Amino acid sequence: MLIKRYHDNPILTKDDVPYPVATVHNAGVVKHRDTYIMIFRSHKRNGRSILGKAVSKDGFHFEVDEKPFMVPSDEGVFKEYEEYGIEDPRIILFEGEYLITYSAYSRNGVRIGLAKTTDFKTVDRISLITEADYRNVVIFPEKFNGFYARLDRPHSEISPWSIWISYSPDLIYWGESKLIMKPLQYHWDEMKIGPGAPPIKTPRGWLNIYHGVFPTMDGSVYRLGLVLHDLEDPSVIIAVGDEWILQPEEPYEITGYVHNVVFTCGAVPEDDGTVKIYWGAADTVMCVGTAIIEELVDHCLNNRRDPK
Ligand code: BMA
Repeated sequence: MLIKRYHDNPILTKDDVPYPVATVHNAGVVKHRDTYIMIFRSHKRNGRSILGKAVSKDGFHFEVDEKPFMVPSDEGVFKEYEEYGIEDPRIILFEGEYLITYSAYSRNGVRIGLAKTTDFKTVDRISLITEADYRNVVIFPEKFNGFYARLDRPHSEISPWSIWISYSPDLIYWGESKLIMKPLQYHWDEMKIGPGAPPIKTPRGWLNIYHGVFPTMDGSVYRLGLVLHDLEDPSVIIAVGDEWILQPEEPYEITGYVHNVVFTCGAVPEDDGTVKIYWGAADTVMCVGTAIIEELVDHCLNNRRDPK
């Protein structure tokens, strides 16, 4: 097993949240001054999502704040585009600031919001950085030739749910976009793929833990897999692992608000060469598992499939 599930999963459920929510899932996680910060998504009881915050000293036992961390904005352009809720945050540390990307839902579709914080006490929205219909934006924690880079997942009927890369000089204006990876027919990720946790820098490349979706007669199954991107030019894919590394197997992954889902928005690399991978299970609870980063890279390099 490449990913060892924590023995006491799930690590966070709606019962741990001091305000009314129906779910706790799809969380971005970072380590901020020896404290693990988890920004998680919850469905409210009207079906729309908000973001909560939980903190932990060991990455396994989390305590939730009294109040939500971010709720749909009631100001300006954000008010219009967050009307239906905010979802699936990803967090990176960039030059002393934490950047948070999230999906903003409204009657106009889903687009990506970008916010920043330095202390996780206050948070400032910067911009809506895509039009509709985009989800799953992860920003690289380094610049390439002076430009920020992001992986994301626009959708179109001609080329459904594939992974793209775009660049920006200032985090606001993005361009030079290109498609770098597609779902593979009759494969575990044949229906959709999307960036998962923000990429992790390893000596052999940027490790991107992505999600893939397979349609079945019993609904879709969400699993996790691996992609390795070139260190200097992340638009170059060195390898895509052919096999999934995590699939719904435990009861709380198989049954819930949405059955058969493991979905990651965050992974925390540790100094000892391991990584804590966090995933939402069945869109209902949060789980964690550990893996050895070099084993993930080996796995990706040793069993490849074509990126497109
Ligand atoms: C995707 C997103 C995720 C969710 C998944 C399974 O389209 O909505 O947030 O975890 O479906 O329901």
